[in-house]
Amino acid sequence: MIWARPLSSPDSAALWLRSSLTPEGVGLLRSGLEQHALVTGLDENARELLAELVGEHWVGGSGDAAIVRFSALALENWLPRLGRGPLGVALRRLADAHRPLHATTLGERSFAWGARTFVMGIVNVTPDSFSDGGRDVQASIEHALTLVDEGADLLDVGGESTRPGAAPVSEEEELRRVIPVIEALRARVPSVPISVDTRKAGVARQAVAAGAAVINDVSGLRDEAMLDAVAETGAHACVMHMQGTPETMQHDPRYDDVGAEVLDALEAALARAEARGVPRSRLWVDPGIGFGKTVAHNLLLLQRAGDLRLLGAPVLIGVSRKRFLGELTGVHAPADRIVASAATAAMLAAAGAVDLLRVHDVRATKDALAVADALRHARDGGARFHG
Ligand code: HH2
Repeated sequence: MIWARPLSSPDSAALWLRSSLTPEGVGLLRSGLEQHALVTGLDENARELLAELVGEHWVGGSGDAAIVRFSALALENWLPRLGRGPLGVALRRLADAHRPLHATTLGERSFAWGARTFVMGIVNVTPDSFSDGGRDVQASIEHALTLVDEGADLLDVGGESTRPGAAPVSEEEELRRVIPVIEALRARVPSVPISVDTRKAGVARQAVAAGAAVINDVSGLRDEAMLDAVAETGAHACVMHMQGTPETMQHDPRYDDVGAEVLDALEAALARAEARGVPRSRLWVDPGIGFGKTVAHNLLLLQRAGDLRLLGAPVLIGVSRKRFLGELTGVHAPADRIVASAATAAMLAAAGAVDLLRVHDVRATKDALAVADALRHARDGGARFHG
């Protein structure tokens, strides 16, 4: 697949927004602002086509990759000449990456993507989750209510640990764990949307029947039965990237270009779901931090998280208490990784790279996001720049 990934963010244009120019003036400046893009996956034909198309905007390249300069204005000129081939699709995605996404409505709640970063509180009904295992059904319900009090925007209920090497759980056992929790939360906090964290289509279907609005599938809709469950229940789905399976994923994960390979896999999963009749507006994407990735892979994916905008879907990321944070900080106990987790959440939010964060520690994350979201939307406060 060809991907054209921006090498600098158009948000560097935020400075212009502080100026006293009219909105039209700002628009003009933005459309002419030049950035660089890394284009990969080019075969010989596509490479020639690109070189001819961009002319003096060609910076260099080798093998299947090239770097080109572009502006919004230049893209608008190039696109009509490309049609619907893979290069046209890649450049169209680049042009659209910063278009605001349509809001998502889940029950009584509306998620206006871009307005702020939303928080998904983790409710693990498992004996063996890596950081917070050990809660039974009743304790999980109480915990979920605490997360709601702390400001969780939605709750992710899971009954099977996916930590590396975790033992698989039968469908009956997973249902016995998650369904009573979902039913109780539906009754006690009906306005808070619920997502079910499962790889099993049968669990997903029963969870939706019990009131879940989102299916969070860490195996990325690989299973045909799960695709049917998403299509037929009308639920939203989060499609996560994972290399391998939880049993084996941390045995020497390898990529040539982790960013492009995660984009390829997520796009393929979105396309499979769309082919089953699930519109992209019902799908979220997640790079799957820690799922078949080394520390270096995780860091690169977080640094380049903005590239996921090319997929045209809300971006969910889970870094909370994860092992790579322990490796970077030297903090061994997952429950002591709250500061590192909240700081990472804040960096992603301030960069505008994430729409939802999946977290164990809602209060700490909300504090960090209050600052990060404000920073992201900051405008000059001086009298000269009102409005
Ligand atoms: N991480 C975990 C589980 N589910 N779902 C999404 N979409 N993204 C993630 O990053 C993600 C996820 C692992 O965290 P946790 O639930 O705390 O652990 P365990 O799998 O051991 O229950």
